[in-house]
Amino acid sequence: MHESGDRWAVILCDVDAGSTKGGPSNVRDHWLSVLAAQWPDHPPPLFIDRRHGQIAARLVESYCFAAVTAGLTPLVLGGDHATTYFAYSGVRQAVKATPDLVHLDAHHDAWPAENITNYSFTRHLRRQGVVVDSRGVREEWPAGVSSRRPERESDLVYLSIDVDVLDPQVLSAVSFPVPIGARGPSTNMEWLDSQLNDAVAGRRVVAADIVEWVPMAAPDPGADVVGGVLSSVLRLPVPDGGDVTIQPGRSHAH
Ligand SMILES: [Mn+2]
Repeated sequence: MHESGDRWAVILCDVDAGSTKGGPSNVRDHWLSVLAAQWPDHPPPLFIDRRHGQIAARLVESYCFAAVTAGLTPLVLGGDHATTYFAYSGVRQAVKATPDLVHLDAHHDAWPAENITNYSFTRHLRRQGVVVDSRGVREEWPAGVSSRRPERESDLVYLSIDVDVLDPQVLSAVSFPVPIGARGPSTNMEWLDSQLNDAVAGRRVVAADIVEWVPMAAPDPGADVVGGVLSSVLRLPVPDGGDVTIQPGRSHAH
């Protein structure tokens, strides 16, 4: 049971998860088990799966737009990291503002690519003026992209968690694990918790996602760990006043 449970609209997304491209997968079933274990009274999820093909991304965008407009906070579970681009886009349109993106990931996802992919989506968002605060990155940055943490610009924040940000010794069921180097930091659950709490301090969470879990990529799917990540998000404090959503702009003209 989570006090803030009724603020969320849950979208369960099995669109890629970075591994097998064709055919059904069991990501959805793994996520349903995690939900049942961590959040028994969770709201009914909307399902989007890979068989929706090219419209899957637009469904994510539309649903996030609709959820925010209805006064809810989208919580996107599953999918690869390109999913975040479309979820963010729907949220941004609904709040009529440009929330900062706090991006927890072993990868910067800022590689140059014309298409929006799981390895280029932050580059596309940066180009559109979004403040992308990437934390936990353990790969070299491409030329021309600053690795420096940006200043906050918005009191609205979108949280995106690529579960590969965790130390592979904590969770190995991901497509592209990156070991913790000699320089650290050790990205364990305590680290994740403190990053999330720092990210939300003094501002409103407009949406969150947990992406890139590939349960079949390792002998141990790591459902307990992913459940812990979900629980950390659900535990995040709701700002004073409890109203975490943004009223859509209303015209007073008649
Ligand atoms: Mn990523």
